Amino acid sequence: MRTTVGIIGGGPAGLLLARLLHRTGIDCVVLESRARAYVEQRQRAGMLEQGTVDALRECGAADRLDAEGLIHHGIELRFERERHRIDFPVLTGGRTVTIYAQTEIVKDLIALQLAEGPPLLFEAEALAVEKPESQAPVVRFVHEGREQMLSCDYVVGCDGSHGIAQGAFPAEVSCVYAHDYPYSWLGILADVPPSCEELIYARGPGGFALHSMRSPSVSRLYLQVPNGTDVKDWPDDRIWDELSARFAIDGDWRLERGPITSKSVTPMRSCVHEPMCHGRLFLAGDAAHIVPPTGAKGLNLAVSDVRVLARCFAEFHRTGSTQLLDHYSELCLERVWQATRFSYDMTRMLHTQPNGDVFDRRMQLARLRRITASRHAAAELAANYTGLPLAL
Ligand code: RFL
Ligand code: PHB
Repeated sequence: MRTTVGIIGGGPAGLLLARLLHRTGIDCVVLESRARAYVEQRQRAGMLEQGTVDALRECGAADRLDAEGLIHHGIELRFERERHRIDFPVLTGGRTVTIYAQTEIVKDLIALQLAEGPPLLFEAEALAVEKPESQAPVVRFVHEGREQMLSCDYVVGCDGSHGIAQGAFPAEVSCVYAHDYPYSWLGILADVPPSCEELIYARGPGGFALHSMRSPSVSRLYLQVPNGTDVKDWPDDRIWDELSARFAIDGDWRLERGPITSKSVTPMRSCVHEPMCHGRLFLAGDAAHIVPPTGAKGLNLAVSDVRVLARCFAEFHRTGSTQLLDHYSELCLERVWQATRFSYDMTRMLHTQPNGDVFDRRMQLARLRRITASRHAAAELAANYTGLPLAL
């Protein structure tokens, strides 16, 4: 097999990149190691920046998003049993965010790609990227029980944080900057209407809690738990009791309960891989960087990487110049580090530090109070949350 751009991974980054390239007339092939049903069910993100929504609209993948997505004009910060609203349009000059599940974006992009191309192979696992420094890199992969080769002009690793593309970077050219957090998130989906209209980020007595949603009848909630937590130790009643305690305020508010349909524990990590390209191999999305979910940046960063990369490829296709492609890594990394910083700050400000002392807690409170007391500080949070501009 041969193609211009070989894309490893059919998550949001790989699928959107394929769509953008296809619309520019650049041929590509997507290799996805998992089955379609698995990729379409994997529960993950839900909060989309304005730029992410715009990108999906521009490539004709937003019909269902426009019909079913929930537009949010702010979030609530809850601490010390009080609620404080951050109003995005007022603080950012009109920006909003949209709640629409990553699973639904993936379903929409897969349906479009299977109907209109380019080729998308499920259960096609990439084993290695060979000769990334050459003019003709190759992806070695297994499909239908046979090992095969995909010859490419360029390869893009959109294969997530456990992918193989990173492994093709020689150790001497790649730096990995990482930070592990001493807590995880227990996430649930529940068949109950959300108890709030906007997302609530709470710093409660036993730690952090987040109230999000998927639709007017499905709630998505998260609880800070210790690393190594087993979901079996968290029967439904214990989860609801703990969530209720962490969201509690002085005043009239109640967390509605309902049947829990999914439970999972996710550890939290920040990691940036520099540079994001080597020879003719590029990394995009979680393959290049991961952030803790507190700032809701992971999916949005994956989308902004592939928007930049698609523009670099479009420029090359139109003019034959590799000038933009040569600067892909620098074009992305400034924004990546800003999102990494924002996610780190949000995480540290809202989670209870195990073995943290009173001084840590007072610092957290001082940060939260500054945001709720100063329009300038709130505007800084709102600008980062709704998404910083793209470099291109
Ligand atoms: P993905 O989604 O991991 O997709 C990578 C794909 O590559 C495939 N793959 C391979 N294919 C072929 N050969 C191989 N050798 C392969 N190895 C792997 C995998 O099967 C997979 O299909 O990466 P991508 O596309 O970069 O997308 C990134 C996002 O998925 C991720 O950043 C977000 O989900 C993070 N995230 C959130 N991001 C947001 O912007 N807003 C949120 O509200 C938000 N909430 C979250 C989140 C992540 C969470 N978890 C579970 C980590 C909430 C949670 C709980
Ligand atoms: C989600 O809806 O899954 C979600 C929303 C906001 C976050 C993280 C996750 O910060």
